[in-house]
Amino acid sequence: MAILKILQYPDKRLHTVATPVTEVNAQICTLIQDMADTMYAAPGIGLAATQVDVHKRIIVLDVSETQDQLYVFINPKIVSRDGVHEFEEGCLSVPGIFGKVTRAESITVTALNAQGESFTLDAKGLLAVCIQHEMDHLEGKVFVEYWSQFKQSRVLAKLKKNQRNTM
Ligand code: K1U
Ligand code: ZN
Repeated sequence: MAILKILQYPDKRLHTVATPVTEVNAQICTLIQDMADTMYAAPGIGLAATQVDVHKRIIVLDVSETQDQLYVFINPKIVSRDGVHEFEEGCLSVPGIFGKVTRAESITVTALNAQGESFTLDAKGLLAVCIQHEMDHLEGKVFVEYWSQFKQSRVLAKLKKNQRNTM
C-alpha cells in the first residue's frame, strides 16, 4: 500500500493535459492500486492521476457510502451527455473550498477497466458529477476555474491564509 502525495492548487502541474495509456501493464496496475489507497485514505470519492503528478489518463472513483465499489476508468471518453445539473463540489487538490459547478446531469462513458477490457457505463447523480470532475483533471482543469476571476482570487487568498495557519 502506498499513499501518494496529492498536488495542491495552484500547482502548475495540475494544468498538464494527460496522455492516453497505451498498455495496461503491471506498472499501471500498481499505480491504480496506489491511487485507490490514496483516495480512500484522504478520504475522497475520486482521484485523477494528474493529482498525484502522473500525467496518464486514469481515474479512480468510489461514491458508495460503504467505500467498497471502486470504479477504474482508463482512457475515459464521454460519448453522450444529457440535461444540466448544478452540484456543490470539493476537491482534494483544493482543500477547504467548496462551490457549485453546472455539468451534464447524465452521461455515457466508455473506458478500459483495470484488466484492460473496454466497458460502457451510464451514469447520473453524484457518479456523473464525479466522473466529469475527474475527467476535467485529465484535461488540466480544476473545478474552481469554472468560477469568475474575482471568486478565483478569493479562493487563492483563502488557500494562502490556510497554508500560513498550518505552518
Ligand atoms: O479531488 C478530487 O478530485 C476528489 C473529489 C471528488 C469530487 C467530490 C465532490 C464533487 C465532485 C468531485 C473529492 O473526493 S472531495 C472530498 C469529498 O467530496 C468527500 C470526502 C469524504 C466523504 C465524502 C465526500
Ligand atoms: Zn478534484
